[in-house]
Amino acid sequence: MVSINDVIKGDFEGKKAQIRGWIYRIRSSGGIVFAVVRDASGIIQVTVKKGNVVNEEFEEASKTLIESSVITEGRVVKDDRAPGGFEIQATKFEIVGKADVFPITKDKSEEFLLDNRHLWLRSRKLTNVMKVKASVLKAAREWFDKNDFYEMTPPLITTNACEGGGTLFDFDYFGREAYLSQSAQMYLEALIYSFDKVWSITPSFRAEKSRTRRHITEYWHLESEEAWVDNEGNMKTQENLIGHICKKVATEREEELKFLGRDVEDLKKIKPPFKRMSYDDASDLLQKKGYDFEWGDDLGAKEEREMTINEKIPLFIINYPKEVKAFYMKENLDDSRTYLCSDLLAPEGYGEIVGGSEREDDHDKLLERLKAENVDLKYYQWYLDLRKYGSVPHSGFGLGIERLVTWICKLDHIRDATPFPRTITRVYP
Ligand code: NSS
Repeated sequence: MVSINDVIKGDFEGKKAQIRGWIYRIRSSGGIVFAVVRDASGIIQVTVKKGNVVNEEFEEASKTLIESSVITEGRVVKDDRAPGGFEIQATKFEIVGKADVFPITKDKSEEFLLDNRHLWLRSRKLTNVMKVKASVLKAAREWFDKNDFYEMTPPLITTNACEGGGTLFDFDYFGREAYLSQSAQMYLEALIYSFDKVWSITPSFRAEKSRTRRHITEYWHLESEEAWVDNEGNMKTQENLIGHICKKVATEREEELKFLGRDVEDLKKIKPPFKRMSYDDASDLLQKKGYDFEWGDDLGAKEEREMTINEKIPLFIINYPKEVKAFYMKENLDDSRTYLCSDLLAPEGYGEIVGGSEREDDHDKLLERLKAENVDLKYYQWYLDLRKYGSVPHSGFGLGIERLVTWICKLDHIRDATPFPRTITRVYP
């Protein structure tokens, strides 16, 4: 048994090969059935000729519908008309799982495809996206390993709101209120005291009440936290990590990216250093361009798009006003209206993919902020403790994996960057 890709590579020309997979296309003409079979590695044409296989197998093959699973064996011959340049002339064609009429045909609505996501995942588009995503995850892990970060496993059930109460999923935890994690950040902060540099990849949950192209309610969150590192060092970590991911994905997934419309040369250009622009300058620029934008406003999708639509590499916007960012960030001593923080915007208008900052390491300042947030302080005692026992300058960030994949794969909507998207209106299948 070999993979289809091995056959397409030409290793089996003139020899016998056995493959297994699912029927992608099938038609018969006279005494021949032409089936295109796919497996995880690729597609190949199989010709089933009457007389070359046992009669029952030929009869079955002529009646078989797409998406049936099959084991087939035969001689591999070169054929320039076949997809991939080779075909298998079957001497065995065994249907393992007969398929009913496949419900997905051309021109189905987006809603129908989402209702049938479990089947639509077999499409070449989604298969290619998920392969790119797997390579993104592999590259990220590889980078953290090479750079001496420890991987951590923070909890997903918590009593802390890290990113504000507005998007928390709450639930009854044996009679107490608990939340699904919005971010591992606070727990990663606790871990730097013994590991210096940590990272994690976990699901994060956000009860996003609006429908947008870049929000899902459950996403994969890659987060990192480093002791002894300031906001500038934090940005360096981000650009080095993302540079590595882009380089790796460009070499490992060239074909998939091409199918999705992404030229790998674009990704090869994603090298550090990325551009940096202050929020002040971004605010002036947006005003000059006629946007209804005042200093102190947050950048929304529209503004982020404007900032990056003509960019080829990611752009950091740094030092946002305090009122639009979270309580845990460190004050910018050069301009106390702002924090030492950064958002990383993907090029070509895709917008924010990472949020990061230096963290407030002063106990009393952090306490003030928490009081202003109106949270129940008893749940933040442990977090304040971290500033009482050997507080240390530190920084970290969170990268939304699906946001990164949306940009890399040039997707219109973030839901296609995850196999079973969760949105305000969808939890099935
Ligand atoms: O809210 S963030 O901007 N920042 C944090 O959660 C920090 N506590 C992370 C940290 O410093 N450890 O979210 C970080 C990223 C953001 O840039 C997006 O890329 C992604 O998480 N994100 C999302 N992706 C998909 N869907 C939704 N709803 C979403 N919200 C954030």
